[in-house]
Amino acid sequence: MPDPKAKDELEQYEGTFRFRDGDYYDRHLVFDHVVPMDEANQRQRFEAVARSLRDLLTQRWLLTKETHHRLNAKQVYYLSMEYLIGRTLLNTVTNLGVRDYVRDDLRSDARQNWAEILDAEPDAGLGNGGLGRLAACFLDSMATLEIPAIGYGLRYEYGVFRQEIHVGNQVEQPDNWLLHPDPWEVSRTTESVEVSLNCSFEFHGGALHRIPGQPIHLLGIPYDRPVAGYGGRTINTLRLWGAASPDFFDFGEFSGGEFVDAVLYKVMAESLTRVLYPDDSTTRGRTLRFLQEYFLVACSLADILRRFRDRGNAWSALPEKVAIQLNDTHPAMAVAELMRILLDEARLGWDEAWDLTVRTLAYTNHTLLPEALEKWPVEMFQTFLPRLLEIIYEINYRFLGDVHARYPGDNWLLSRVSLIEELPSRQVRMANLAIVGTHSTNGVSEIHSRLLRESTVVDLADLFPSRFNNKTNGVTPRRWLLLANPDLAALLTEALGDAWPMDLDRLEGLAPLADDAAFRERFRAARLAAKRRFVDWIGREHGIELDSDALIDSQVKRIHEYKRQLLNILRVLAIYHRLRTDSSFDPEPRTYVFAGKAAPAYHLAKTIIRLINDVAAAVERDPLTRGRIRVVFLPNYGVTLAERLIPATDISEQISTAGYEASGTSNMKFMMNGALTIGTRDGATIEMGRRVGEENMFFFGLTAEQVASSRASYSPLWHYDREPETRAAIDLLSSDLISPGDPARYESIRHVLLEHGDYYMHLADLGSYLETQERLGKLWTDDPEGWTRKSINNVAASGYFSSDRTIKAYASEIWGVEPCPIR
Ligand code: 26V
Repeated sequence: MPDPKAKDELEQYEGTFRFRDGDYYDRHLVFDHVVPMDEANQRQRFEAVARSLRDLLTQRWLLTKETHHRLNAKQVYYLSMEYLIGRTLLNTVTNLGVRDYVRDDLRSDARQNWAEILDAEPDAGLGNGGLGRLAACFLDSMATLEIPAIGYGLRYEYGVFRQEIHVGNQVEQPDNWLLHPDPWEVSRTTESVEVSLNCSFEFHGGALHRIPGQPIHLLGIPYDRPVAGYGGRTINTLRLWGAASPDFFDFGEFSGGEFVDAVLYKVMAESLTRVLYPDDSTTRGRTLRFLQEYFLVACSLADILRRFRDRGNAWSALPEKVAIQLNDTHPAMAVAELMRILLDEARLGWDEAWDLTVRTLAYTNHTLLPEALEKWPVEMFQTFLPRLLEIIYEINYRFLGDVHARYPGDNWLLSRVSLIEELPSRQVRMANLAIVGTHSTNGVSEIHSRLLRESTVVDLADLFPSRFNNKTNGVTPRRWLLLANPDLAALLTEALGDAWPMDLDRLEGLAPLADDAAFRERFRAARLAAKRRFVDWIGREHGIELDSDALIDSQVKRIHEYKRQLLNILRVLAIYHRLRTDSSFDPEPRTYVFAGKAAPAYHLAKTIIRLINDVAAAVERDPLTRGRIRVVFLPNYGVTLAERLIPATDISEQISTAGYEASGTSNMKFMMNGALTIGTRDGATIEMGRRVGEENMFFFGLTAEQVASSRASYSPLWHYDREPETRAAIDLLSSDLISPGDPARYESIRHVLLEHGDYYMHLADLGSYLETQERLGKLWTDDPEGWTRKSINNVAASGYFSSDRTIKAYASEIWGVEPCPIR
């Protein structure tokens, strides 16, 4: 199984690669934990394997850094508040090409169990959803392509909450992922950075009081994690900042024996990076989030510029040596902070500082939803970062001056593009700051980039047309295919050779094999193996018995109205109704899988979760439906669950209201693994259809243009009154079948759909959704060979959606960086 290339790579690690023999594994196991070999538990074994692997890549990690430094190579810095990394062990063994060797080597430790060792690693869930996972895929691609890059983020002690389901309801539990020492991270206290805020605090009467104007100093401590590229040549770094208060912290300031207050104060400083904000659409002016964003920016820029100067560069060379990508507006304070450093510390003049800032920074937008566009109260800047506010005002003054000179008299334009919103309260518009203060603004799919330009920020796009561009998202085929789907991966390697994980366009070679009956048979067998693995796992883990021959239909993503989990469950209700009322109706056996977290304060999203669980229970209870369809809500969706479910899925649900899903990335993961897509013409799903041919997809529903133009005249009641299936589905919500003894349980949903205008237009699309689902079900039942053909065609056309392609485009069109091979 190990391919020749992986062998080469292994040799490169050889000499050091002896896990046993007391060199690495045994030593770590016994000495790190001070435990007799045969008494160590699987967690301790996991830590020993991970530390051994880290030892193994340490020399190349050092060599990577040394090479970048020595060659003074242009370097990419990716600034993101989120990284949804998942587990690192299997990914690292996969990328180093030593998967089978490690497993074999460990077999000589009689008590180890590879699957259990893998399961002992918690997910690093330092993100909410697509934006955070994209950042992790990009790190993998940058390392694989040998691009000098550092990811910067925050070391949250609590990642995204763990979701439990109690009687159908989401319950959030803290995710204490650092409970055990993390074997991957290296803390580098000697490279700590100081961050100053212009506001101090004092305790009296047991409460905390702000003292504006009295500076407070915090410490950012870097924690580095290795990012091993495929092939193991470049090992880049993900540097996460943890907050601390400085050692020289002045306990004396707390006079009169307020020792305990002083310690409380210290604890407060250290709380800054305690927890990830679990809401991906609004922060409602939360001070802690504001400070987290500044902390990331301040620590990272200080670090970047120190490295830049250590290499002997003149300030004027900044854009030639440094490219900083802002992952959404969350780190957009970097515009003002970089100006502050160049003006106040480097002592450059305004024009030069501004030119360097704009040419160094670039910005990616990830959403058009107005509630997710960040705005921070001017007052918050005034309190904590008055110098940054001064700089933002000056940027705005000069910018508006330019606009006025170009369009004299258009005051309405000035108020629209201003960095400051005046009414209803004074706020800094972070997207405007990001667009004005960087040389590139990109969206994440073609349609999203177009809508961004044509509607969301149309005035700014007119002012800076050359700054706007598109970079359609991608995902790493290493984690999402090679690691997650070993059976399909082995078949691909056999059919196409072993280069596809680094050159995903090679999957095109599968297209002719779609017509080869023997290949289709083997393809089906590989997919069935993945389904069986999932079905076994769900049986063991959740005690749910599923049929691996049934069609698996999955919608997995954050729960949001615009993503329309409601449309999906209304469809299930319509089918449930038909099964109960039409004895001749005999649909294919299907398992409807849902998974995803709702923001803790997003009540309607949590009600949708409850509804899905109630429908699941009703179907199981009812003798008319039991065993004919299954509905499953899997708790705690995250990277590891996605790795299990995606390879087993036959139908991928991508059913957002057209115009609202910026790109989507699970759509790409499903496609690579051979699922067929049912979806609206939204985000990158449109581009998937163009690549594979629409005859290999199942599109339905209104287009973004139709959504926009029919909104004014749209009436959900029209559909409710005229479409019997729509009415039946909605009426079930308050029935004893779904909400026994509690007919008002789903009143909020009924209200949103029928009385409040159904903003996301579920009912407009339900009819065509049902029809398209029926057509798809017929294909599954009547023409399995035709289904497999489409499935193979989807895999064959998925090469474009490798994040390697995306990163190459960022590198050449935005960053101007080249690969830097490590010898
Ligand atoms: C927004 C906010 C708002 C303030 C509170 C904290 C917070 C955290 C995250 C976000 C980001 C929401 C935007 C987002 O995740 N967009 C998704 O980005 C994916 C990668 O580009 C894309 O595939 C999805 O379509 C898009 O929804």
